[in-house]
Amino acid sequence: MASSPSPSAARALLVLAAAALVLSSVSAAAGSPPLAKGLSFDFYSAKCPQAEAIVFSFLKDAVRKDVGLAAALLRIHFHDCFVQGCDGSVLLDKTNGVDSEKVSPPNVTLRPSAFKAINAIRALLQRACGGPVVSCADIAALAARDSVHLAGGPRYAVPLGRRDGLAPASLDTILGALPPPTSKVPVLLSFLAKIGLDADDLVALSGAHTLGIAHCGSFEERLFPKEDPTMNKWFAGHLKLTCPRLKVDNSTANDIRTPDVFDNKYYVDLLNRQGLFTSDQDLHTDAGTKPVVTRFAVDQGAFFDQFVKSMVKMGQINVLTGNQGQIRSDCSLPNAARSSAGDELPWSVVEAAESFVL
Ligand code: HEM
Ligand SMILES: *[C@@H]1O[C@H](CO)[C@@H](O)[C@H](O)[C@H]1NC(C)=O
Ligand SMILES: CC(=O)N[C@H]1CO[C@H](CO)[C@@H](O)[C@@H]1O
Repeated sequence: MASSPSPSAARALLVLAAAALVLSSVSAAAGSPPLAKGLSFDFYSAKCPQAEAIVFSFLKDAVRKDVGLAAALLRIHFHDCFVQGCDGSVLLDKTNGVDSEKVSPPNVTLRPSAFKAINAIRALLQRACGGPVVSCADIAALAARDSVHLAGGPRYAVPLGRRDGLAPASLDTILGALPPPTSKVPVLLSFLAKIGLDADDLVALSGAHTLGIAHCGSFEERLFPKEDPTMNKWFAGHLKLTCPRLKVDNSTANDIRTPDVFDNKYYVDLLNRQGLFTSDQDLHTDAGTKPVVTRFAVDQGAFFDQFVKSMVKMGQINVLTGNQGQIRSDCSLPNAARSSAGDELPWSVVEAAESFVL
C-alpha cells in the first residue's frame, strides 16, 4: 500500500483541490462576466506561446517612434467590434465593389500606419508560429491593449480565440453601427444598447479620446455658423485657429491637456467644457452620465478599472470562434480572394514586416 496515499494525505489533497477550485473561480470571476464561448486567456499558449510578446515588442518600438499609432490602433479595434462584431473585417480592403469599413464614411480617417502595423505584426507572427495561427481580429485586440499601456494607461489580459470574418461590412451596416460625433447621449446609448453596452461603458470607452486627433469636419458644426453655447469660449477660439471656417482640412488633438498620454484628463476637459465632439461634451451635460464623468475626472484609478472592464466587454461583441470564419493569411484580404498564395507565406506579407517604416 506504499504507493496509495494515506487517508490523511488523501484528505490533504482534497483540501488542496478544493482550494484550487475556489482560487480559480475567484480569479475568473474578479467582478467580470463570463467570457464569450470559444474565447480564453490562454488560447495561444500551446499553438504560439510567444504571440503576445511579439505584438508587444513590435509596438514598443513603433509607438515610441509615433505615439499617434497608439491612438490609431485603439480606434481600429473599436470600429472592428462595433461593426458586425470583432471579426477583423475593418481591416479588409474594398473588394468587388463592396465598401469595406476601411474606406467608408466614418472610417476614412482610420490611419494607414495602423493597417500597416497590423499586417507587419501578422507577418512576424506567421513566421514565429509557423503559419497563420493568430487571427487578425485577435491581433487588433492585442494591439489596442498594448497601445493603451504604451501610452500610459492600464495593462489588462485580453481573451483570445477570435476568428476572422469572410466579408467586409456593407455601408448600411457601418452607418447603422457607428454613431456620428454629433450625437447626444440618448442616441449614443441606443447605438450601444444594440451590442450589449451600457452607460458606464459609454463614458469609460469615450475616455479613449484621451489620445489621438480629429479633423475639423468632426466638430465644425459646433463652431459654425455659431458657437455651441456648451463649449468654453476660449476653447472655441482656440479651435478656430485650426478650423477658421467650414470645410477646412486640418486636425487637432482630442484631449487638449495631455494629447499623447492615456490618462483621465479627457474628463477634466469635459468638466471645463473643452470636450471636442458633441458626443464627448454631452456626457457631462446629460444628467444620467454626468456623475460618472465627474468620478473619472477626480479618480483615475476608477476610470482605468471601468475602462478595462468595458474594453474586455467590447472585445467580445459578436465574435466568431471555433470553426466559424477563418484565420486570414493577409489581414487586408479574405483567404478566398488570394489566387495563388497556397500555404506559403505571401511575399507581400513578408515585405510588410521588413519594410515597416513610420
Ligand atoms: C461613443 C462614440 C464615439 C464617437 C461618436 C467617436 C467619434 C470619433 C471621431 C469623429 C473621431 C475623429 C475622426 C477624425 O476626425 O479624424 C474619433 C477619433 C478617435 N476615437 Fe472615437 N468615437 C467614439 C468612441 C470611441 C471608442 C469606443 C474608442 C476606443 C475605445 C475611440 C477611440 C478613438 C481614438 C483613439 C481616436 C483618435 C484616432 C487617431 O488619432 O487616429 N472612440 N472618434
Ligand atoms: C491648421 O491648424 C494650424 C494650427 O493647428 C494653423 O496654424 C493652420 O493655419 C491651420 N491651417 C489652415 C489651412 O487653416
Ligand atoms: C469625416 C469624413 O472625412 N468623411 C468622409 C468619408 O468618406 C466619404 C467618402 O466615402 C466622404 O464623402 C466623407 O466626407
